[in-house]
Amino acid sequence: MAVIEKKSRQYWQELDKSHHLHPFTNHKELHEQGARIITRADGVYIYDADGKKMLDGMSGLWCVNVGYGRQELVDAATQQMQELPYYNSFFQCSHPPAIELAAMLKEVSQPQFNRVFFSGSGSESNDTIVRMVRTYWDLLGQPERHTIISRENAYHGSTVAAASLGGMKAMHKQSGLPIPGIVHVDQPHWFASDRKQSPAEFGLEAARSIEAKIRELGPDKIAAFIGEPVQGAGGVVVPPDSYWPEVQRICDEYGILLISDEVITGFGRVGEWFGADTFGTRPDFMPFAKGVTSGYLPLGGVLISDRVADVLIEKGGEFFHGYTYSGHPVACAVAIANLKLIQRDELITRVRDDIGPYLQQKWQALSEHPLVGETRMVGLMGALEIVTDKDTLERFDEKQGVGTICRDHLIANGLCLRAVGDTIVCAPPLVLSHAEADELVEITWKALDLTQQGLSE
Ligand code: PXG
Repeated sequence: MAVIEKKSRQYWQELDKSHHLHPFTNHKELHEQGARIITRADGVYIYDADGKKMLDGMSGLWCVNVGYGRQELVDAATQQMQELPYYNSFFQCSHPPAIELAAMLKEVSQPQFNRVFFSGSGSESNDTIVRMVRTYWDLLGQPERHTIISRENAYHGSTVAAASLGGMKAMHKQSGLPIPGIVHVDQPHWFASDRKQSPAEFGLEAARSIEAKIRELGPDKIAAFIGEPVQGAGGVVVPPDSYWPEVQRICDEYGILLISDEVITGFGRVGEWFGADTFGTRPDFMPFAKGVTSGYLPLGGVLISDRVADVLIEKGGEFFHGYTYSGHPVACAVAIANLKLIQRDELITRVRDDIGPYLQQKWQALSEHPLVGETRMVGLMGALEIVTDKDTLERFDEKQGVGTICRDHLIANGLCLRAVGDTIVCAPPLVLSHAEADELVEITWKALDLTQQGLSE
């Protein structure tokens, strides 16, 4: 008998309402509407409890990079569960899946990375980094170097430290965040600016807000800078080309550690193994999660450069930090199978040279729609901005909820994308075919038409 029996949508919705509190959800609204119950998936498609088929243009939550239904990953989990379903990596223990995955991650990352610390999620990875960064400077005899600079509208996770690193004001308001020693500077979001400067000038200025903050607080107080190569949850903010080289210059000049948060951009999403490769930075830390297992099991971690790891190992003694599931053997086995699959199917070059440019071109054509003020996409990570006036790029009143209306039309027409305000974001699996890319763009155009019709009624 199946572990989960087949039941109706109504059955699941009622039970869900009674017992399940969801993340990032207004429960009153959810209870009025009932949750969308997703019951199975295959390739790039998900199916709900009514049997409705939808193209998953978000790869779950930016994570199912290799698509659904990959037997290799199922086999890896099954075999590892039979062999060793759990053991820990505390107290001088280790096991082959964690060791082999650590070595594989070294192979696919920049040469300064030789070591990995495992966690269970992106949030935990960023909590680990806050502690490691501060410990590093303590060990170097500079304990006053504790402040980490992040950016407005960044997303680095939901635990107390990770949410503090993030720049989401609504999150900070709910629980007295950020914790001390975390400050925020401008995000490189040209479209959201007054657009009086060219993107290149704007990108430089956004980077220089980091330098201004360093000078304001004193360079001897600043431990690190953290940024997502492309801000994901904030609305797929692709920085101008001028931005990251200037950030690297600033970090180098002041000796500040650079943290490239690769939780979304890692594992092929932006056409290279990591966003740092796409944008040409040389980070000291890379937190990762999501795509490392394509979301089949929870796993996160931090790639740590020799600059930091050597100090922690040589001078650090015991680092009092770790998670029960750090390097969980089944999750690591699935990650190994996932990375092998990415390599075998050459998914990264596919994103860079084939499906990436193909979808980017089609996505860009959506900018001809009367409601669209801008489109952007790097690799398979894109956004479009809904505006009321194409010439002035004026936004709709927030209260109209036009982005959500459009998102609902998208879903009704069989395409799952996400609305961040009036920004529609898109991050399909890296295995998306050309025909599926055509379908994604056709449904998006149709949903924009339906949104526009609704507005003029
Ligand atoms: N860093 C980045 C850049 C992320 O995008 C995290 C860290 C935290 O990862 P965990 O595994 O702890 O969730 C994330 C997560 C959204 C959305 O709606 C985005 C994320 C998570 C949930 C929702 O865009 N990103």
